[in-house]
Amino acid sequence: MSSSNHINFKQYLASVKLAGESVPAGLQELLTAVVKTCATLSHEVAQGALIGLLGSAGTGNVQGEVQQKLDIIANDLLIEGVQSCQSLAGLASEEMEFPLPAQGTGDYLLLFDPLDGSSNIDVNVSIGTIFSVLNKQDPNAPLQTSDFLLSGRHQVAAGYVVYGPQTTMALTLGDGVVMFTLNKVNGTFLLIKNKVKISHSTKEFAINMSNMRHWADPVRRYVEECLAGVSGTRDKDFNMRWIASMVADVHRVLSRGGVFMYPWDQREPHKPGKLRLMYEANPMSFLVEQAGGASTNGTDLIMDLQPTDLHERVSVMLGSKEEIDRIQHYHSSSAHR
Ligand code: P6P
Repeated sequence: MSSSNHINFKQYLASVKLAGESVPAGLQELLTAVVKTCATLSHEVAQGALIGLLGSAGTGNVQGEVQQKLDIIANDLLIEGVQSCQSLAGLASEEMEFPLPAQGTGDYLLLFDPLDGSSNIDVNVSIGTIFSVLNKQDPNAPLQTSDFLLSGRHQVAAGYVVYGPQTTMALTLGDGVVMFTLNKVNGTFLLIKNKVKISHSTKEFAINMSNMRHWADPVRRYVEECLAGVSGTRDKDFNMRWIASMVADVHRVLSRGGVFMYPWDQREPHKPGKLRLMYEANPMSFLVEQAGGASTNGTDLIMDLQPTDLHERVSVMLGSKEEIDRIQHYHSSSAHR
């Protein structure tokens, strides 16, 4: 199928109906600005060493992580790309301790991880941008951090752009999941997949096995049963993947099913997990649920969690529904965490 047979992102936004209504113009404006910025970022990421963009920036972020040069460039590009949106009230980023008021008079709030998986940049492994859109509950009040502390159920849109062999975007507006691929010749995203669905069953799981001795019992039980395959209690053998780039691992789950896990472990027992709720787990969970999968922290569905901090972390296990149901059952029937 030639690219001329695919509608582009602008045409998609103009055509799609949500409960019979068009996508609000302000949301179209904001998403168009995000997507345009990601097309630019795709080009920057692809240049890498050629324009001196690899390596550390020599600074740390609010998470206490070393920032890569491209982390900062991605964050700056996204701020620059959306700040003129009239529909935007404010934005929050993994790279910034506090939210940034926007110049707009609208009531959308944009949260993003500008370049997730950036430790993979220098070894040429896929990385990505994750974004989530909320509605400011009190449009007339000055922006404050508490405006962002809404559960994932309040998201009006969420998506990611994975910068890999193709630059591909997954998006949900609350009525299913669609995917687009960037035509790098003219910089437009073209629709490649409607109604993305995650198979309820799978033979593939993704987790960082080097942390096995630190896991809670239910997680260890689930993974050991996967490893035992047909010689154990499961009726099938499993395959394992770990890209160490959430966007790439979740894209695989959305594309062919599977389970992605970054659970709590006892290395830093005071932290509920490594991944962040507001701009990693919630947007990914919205996509996964909209595609027929499930996403849990072990006991609750991720999108039901009430955040108390903009940068709070969470245990994440998401993907094929039968497997997530099993993982939740193991947590509910375990005496230990
Ligand atoms: P580990 C990337 O740094 C990230 O935040 C996620 O994208 C990824 O899933 C995870 O961390 C990888 O963590 O401990 O396996 O390096």
